[in-house]
Amino acid sequence: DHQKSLILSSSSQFPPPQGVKLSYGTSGFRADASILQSTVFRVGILAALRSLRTQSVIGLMITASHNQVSDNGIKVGDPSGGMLTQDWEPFADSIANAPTPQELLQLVEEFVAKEGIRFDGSRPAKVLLGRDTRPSGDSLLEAAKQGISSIVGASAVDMGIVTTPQLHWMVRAKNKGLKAAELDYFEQLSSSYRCLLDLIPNGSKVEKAENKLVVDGANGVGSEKLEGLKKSLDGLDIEIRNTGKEGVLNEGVGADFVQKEKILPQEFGPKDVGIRCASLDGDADRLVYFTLPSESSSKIDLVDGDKILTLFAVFIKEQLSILTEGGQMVEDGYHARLGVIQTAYANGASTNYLRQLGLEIALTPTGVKYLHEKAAEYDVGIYFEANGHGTILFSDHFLSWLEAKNNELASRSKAILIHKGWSICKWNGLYQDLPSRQLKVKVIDRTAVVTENAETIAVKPPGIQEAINAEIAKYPCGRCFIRPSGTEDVVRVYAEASTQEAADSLANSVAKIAD
Ligand code: NG1
Ligand code: ZN
Repeated sequence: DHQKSLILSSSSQFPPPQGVKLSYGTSGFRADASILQSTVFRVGILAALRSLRTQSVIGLMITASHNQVSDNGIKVGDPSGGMLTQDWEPFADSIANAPTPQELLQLVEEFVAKEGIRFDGSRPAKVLLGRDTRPSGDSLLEAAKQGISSIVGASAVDMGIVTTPQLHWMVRAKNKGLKAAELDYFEQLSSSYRCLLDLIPNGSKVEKAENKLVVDGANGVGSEKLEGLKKSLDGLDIEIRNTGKEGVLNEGVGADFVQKEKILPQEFGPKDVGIRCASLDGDADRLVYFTLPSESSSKIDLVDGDKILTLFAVFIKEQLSILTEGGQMVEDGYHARLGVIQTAYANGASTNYLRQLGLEIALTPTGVKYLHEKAAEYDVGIYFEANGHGTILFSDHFLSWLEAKNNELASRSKAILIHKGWSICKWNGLYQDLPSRQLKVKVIDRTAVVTENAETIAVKPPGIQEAINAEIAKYPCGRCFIRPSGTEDVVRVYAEASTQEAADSLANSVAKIAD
């Protein structure tokens, strides 16, 4: 019929690359942009099917985040605003690697039958498309559109160049029947920020210098969007650098560079001593802060995702205990469960600090999709990767409880939401990071490494964990693990120890074992 011949004819325009096996990975498909046309086309088909299956709007984002500018990638956003459900990843892998249009069609037909997807035209598929500033984005976007329109009735809405968080937000807003334009996004952020400022108790005031924020836009989409947001944001003095007019995306700039190298990005220098600075990544879904402690070196004090998480955790824990203390609040017997979620890359000092605060800590494998899923199990789930990906999730139940409490409290309590008025130094001083080192090892087959226990133990190849343990035993406070990257063809090594030299040397010895 028409649907079949449409898939066959359009997919014949997008032959898959020879001799490469692609997988959906930590955050969608990623590779050199030159080999991605067929993958993106096929993910377009998947997105349209997902839209039919969920009877909702689906998101498709074309980006390779912090990776080099010549790479690109594609990831799918589910109706709730989160990532594609993991049950659909095997289908994504199989269609991406189907060698011929006939085999592709057969996989699609089988999957459609299994998922009970119907093409009755009652609610046609709708997909929102976004991309970052990579030059390959334009033609990949075309391929995605072709994929979407090879499902009968499906439509693609091009949101243009957007950040990853914007696209997720737009998909969620659309599905809730809310306004979903870029201006609405900026308006929500700036009005929430205004609310926060209004709730600062009179006594605590922010020093003038602390009001300034210099942002490294990674030469990507984040800088342009932040310019837009600035227009509706009062109370914060933002200066944006690395806007992409001169430098190259993610090269010597951006959150990944700053977090791994722990030195100033391009365009920052001695004049920035003591100022609060921040770096975004190529699709602006990572955020880390830093300060330059001394003019004489470009070494920075990093305030990474672990510390952002810690600040949120400390604050929310305090607010929750204010809410549940004082008799009346405990009466209803409700105790909000607060959870913090980390990965093995979280600095050990952060985990110790959080544990000592009495917080419940869960560990998941690397990747927002795992952290997000775990965080959703709590009333308040705070998650961050050390590299700056993260957010806070509040359950619907908790929000309605809070609303009821709020009405009750409004008249008689001023103790809720006390702001701290801390400086970035005070914040950074919550705990001292343990020295760490991250390395990547190019290997022939990264899938030879198989891990367990949230990636903290390598169970394959046989004997490798014993060899790693023998190295770790040589270092006081040593911790080290290896895992295959889900976005690059490498095995990653992460090590911590009591000194930087020791962390470097532990990482180097384990890298030799992994090689
Ligand atoms: P991989 O390549 O799987 O390590 C990297 C980051 C993830 C996440 C993804 C997606 C590290 C160690 N890993 O994944 O946290 O950010 O990229 O962007 O930083
Ligand atoms: Zn990113």
